[in-house]
Amino acid sequence: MGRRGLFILFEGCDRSGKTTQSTRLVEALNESGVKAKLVKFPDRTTAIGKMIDEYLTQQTQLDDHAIHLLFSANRWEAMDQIRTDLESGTTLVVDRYAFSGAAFSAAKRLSLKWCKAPDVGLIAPDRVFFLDIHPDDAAKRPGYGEERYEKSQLQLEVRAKFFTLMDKSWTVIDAIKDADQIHSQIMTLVKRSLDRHEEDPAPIGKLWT
Ligand code: T5A
Ligand code: NA
Repeated sequence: MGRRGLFILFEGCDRSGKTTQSTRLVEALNESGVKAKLVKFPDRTTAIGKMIDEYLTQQTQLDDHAIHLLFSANRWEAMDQIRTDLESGTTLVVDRYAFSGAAFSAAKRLSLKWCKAPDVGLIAPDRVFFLDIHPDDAAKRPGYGEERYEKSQLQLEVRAKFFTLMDKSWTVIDAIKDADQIHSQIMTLVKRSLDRHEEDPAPIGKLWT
């Protein structure tokens, strides 16, 4: 069997450029002959995802714990497909994951320990890029302020929570730079990870275990 794919994750505050960069990375990898696929959380297309979308677009209210568990369930329901793709050699570029789950809910004053618990045992990312932008700069980007969490004070707290969740698999990227520059920086780092994985493949890991 060939090498499994890598799990590359983008995290960051709202409007930091995650969707822009993850989309570009998938395109560039495919063009360079690396089979890659984009995965986005929340996945708003499933039954659980639709409930999350209604909450984020402020059509419904939910208890903070309840919405937290829905975000987690939305990841668990994707695990079979993620494992299948990785094992078949597809590199997954993932736009948000359990770190967003923990950072946002903890910023709303739920305990970080409680927030991490439902996501323990998910497939772990191999490499995480944190797109770092000050919320005041993010607020100047198109579309900001439409969804529930897009308020500067909350985003500042979310950013601080992200920093407590980082380990050596994370790289902080200055996300105020232009999109082309960020893309080439990330592409260089991802190529290095792919080469390393080719020489010395790592097994699929489990998150927070
Ligand atoms: N959430 C999520 C939880 O509370 N718990 C969870 O478990 C999860 C998974 C929705 C919300 O859900 C919360 C977090 C969020 O508040 P989402 O669906 O990922 O999450 O949100 P979106 O609205 O899709 O995405 P974001 O607001 O996070 O934006 P992105 O993806 O970071 O930014 P992007 O790429 O769409 O860019 C935003 C704008 O900026 C421009 C783009 O063209 C776009 O107009 N832009 C740049 N401009 C200048 N310079 C650059 N370098 C730029 N890069 C992009
Ligand atoms: Na996005």
